[in-house]
Amino acid sequence: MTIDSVIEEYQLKIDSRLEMLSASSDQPYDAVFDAGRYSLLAGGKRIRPIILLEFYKLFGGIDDCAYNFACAVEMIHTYSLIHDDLPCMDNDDLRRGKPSCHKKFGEGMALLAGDFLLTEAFAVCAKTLGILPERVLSATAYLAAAAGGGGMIGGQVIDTAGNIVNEQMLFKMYSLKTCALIRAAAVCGVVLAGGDEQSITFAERYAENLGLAFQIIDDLLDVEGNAVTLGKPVGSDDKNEKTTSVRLLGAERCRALAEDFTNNAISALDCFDGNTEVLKEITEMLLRRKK
Ligand code: GRG
Repeated sequence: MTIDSVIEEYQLKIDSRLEMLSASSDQPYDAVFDAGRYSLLAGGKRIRPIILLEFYKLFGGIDDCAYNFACAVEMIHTYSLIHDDLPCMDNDDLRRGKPSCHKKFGEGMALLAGDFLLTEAFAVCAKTLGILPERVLSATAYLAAAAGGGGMIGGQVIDTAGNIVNEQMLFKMYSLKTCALIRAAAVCGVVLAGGDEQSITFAERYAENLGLAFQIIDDLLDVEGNAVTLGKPVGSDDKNEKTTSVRLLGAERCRALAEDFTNNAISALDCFDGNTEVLKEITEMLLRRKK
């Protein structure tokens, strides 16, 4: 099987599970389900759930049991995109090739759709079946911390404060805003499958490096990419006067750094005994991505 077909198979299965998890039910509050589903099913890359499922498999987990949990991570990711696009944040009109949630449903409903997806994600985690409850609890706690004030939200706070003056501050912000959720995906996969502390540390090392490479490529694409291919506007960072890796370090150094972080991520995978070929190929693929 080629890596493209492995990813496509994952995406199809994740999409159909997300559809099921966000189904509406003919209620007066259905509008918020419609808005949440609109963004959730608009076709993202599904990198975070795929990473979770690959780590889960690496440690001997039975694939299907972790699917809901993996989808919960995608729900949190989608909520962050909806809120990030709002006029009070980046004010972006296009996401995943479609009008942003607030453009389609209005600001109030987009805010609620994000809130709905975030809350529902933890309900989905709590309903994980076929995995020991103490593992589910521990993975849920990790995910909540990664998405919260000391994780993704904290990163967004630093980003919006707009006073990043050096590389160290920039990478601290990226570590929280972007890497935290990717780290949670990898670690939750390990934890749900019953991996030990050392494996968690290696998974964190992998995901931190992957996340930094991922964000730097995202910064480069915002300058050099194509809006149609990306499915979101280019030049958004400039419009919002964001300090990004490209602005601070220049495109050439960014390309070199993204390669270095990718290589570090791949080296971290070599610490595991099992088959990490799919993870390695995904990591390489993300470095070369155009969207
Ligand atoms: C909660 C408002 C709020 C923000 C949290 C994560 C985040 C901070 C904002 C989202 C926008 C952003 C630039 C995040 C950095 C990570 C990143 C590059 C996200 C895009 O993820 P992809 O490329 O998107 O996986 P798809 O659409 O493929 O799922």
